[in-house]
Amino acid sequence: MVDEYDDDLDLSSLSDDELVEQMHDDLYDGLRDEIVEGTNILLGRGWTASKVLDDALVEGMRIVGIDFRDGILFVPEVLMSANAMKGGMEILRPLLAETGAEPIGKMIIGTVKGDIHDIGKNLVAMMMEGAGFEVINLGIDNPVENYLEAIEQHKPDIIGMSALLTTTMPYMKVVIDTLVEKGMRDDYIVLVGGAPLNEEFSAAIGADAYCRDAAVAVETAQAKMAEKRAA
Ligand code: B1M
Repeated sequence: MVDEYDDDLDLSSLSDDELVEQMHDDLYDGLRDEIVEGTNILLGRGWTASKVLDDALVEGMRIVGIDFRDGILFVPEVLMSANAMKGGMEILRPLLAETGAEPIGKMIIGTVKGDIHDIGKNLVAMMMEGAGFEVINLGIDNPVENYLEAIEQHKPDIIGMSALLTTTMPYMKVVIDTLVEKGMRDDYIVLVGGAPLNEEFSAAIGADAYCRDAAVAVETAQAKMAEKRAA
């Protein structure tokens, strides 16, 4: 009976609040098509891409995270949620990246070795593009060699690293220590982020800044670029 109702549910007939709540449920249930449809409906109603991202998608994923932590959801289910989230993000990406301006700096960003979480890192990449940065996204599970290769090839201003696990966050120090050993550390702005990190950790490993979320990553990158230019 409930399934029948769900199949028949016309998302466009819902009010904004009801639709956002429904999208949280659909994200929880890993329903990619519904997330794509809901995202398009909200945009069609005049919502900005960043409001859809924050209120419907990121908030939905936060709820998924709580039940994953509490053992109510398991990896296959969370993978489906992540896939649904990506469906919405693909629609928002070009909107967030819309900017006619010249790139204000170049960033490479990747999730570190051993870690396959990429939603937050991709969000940061999208927001940075939206703020006018050129972004080279290295993907997940990056050993130090990948960062070095990308530095050589792309000559970025900023190196961004993401880690979502307490077991992978120490790898950020491996990357930074390698830059120090090669005498390259001071040539780049190193920004780090991911749920288990904090400012203390960032300072301890020798990064330039910890970014709590994608918006802070953009602000920090802008500020550090301005400092770099002034110097
Ligand atoms: Co994983 N996982 N996971 N997981 N997963 C967490 C991180 C966890 C906290 C869940 C929990 O137990 N509560 C926990 C880590 C515990 C710990 O280390 N203390 C955990 C675990 C244990 C695991 C596995 C080990 C589970 C297992 O296999 N038993 C496994 C590890 C796999 C691996 O990496 N080797 C695993 C697997 C997975 C999935 C594959 C199922 C899936 C990832 C799918 C994907 O990314 N494509 C997954 C997910 C989705 C999560 C949760 C639920 C959600 C993460 C997410 O996407 N959040 C997560 C719980 C949680 O975080 N609450 C969890 C939404 C995203 C927008 O936020 O990533 O924090 P976030 O990014 C933010 C900021 O952190 C910041 O800006 C972003 C945007 O605002 N930021 C940066 C992030 N990176 C940045 C880089 C920057 C700047 C800012 O650079 C400059």
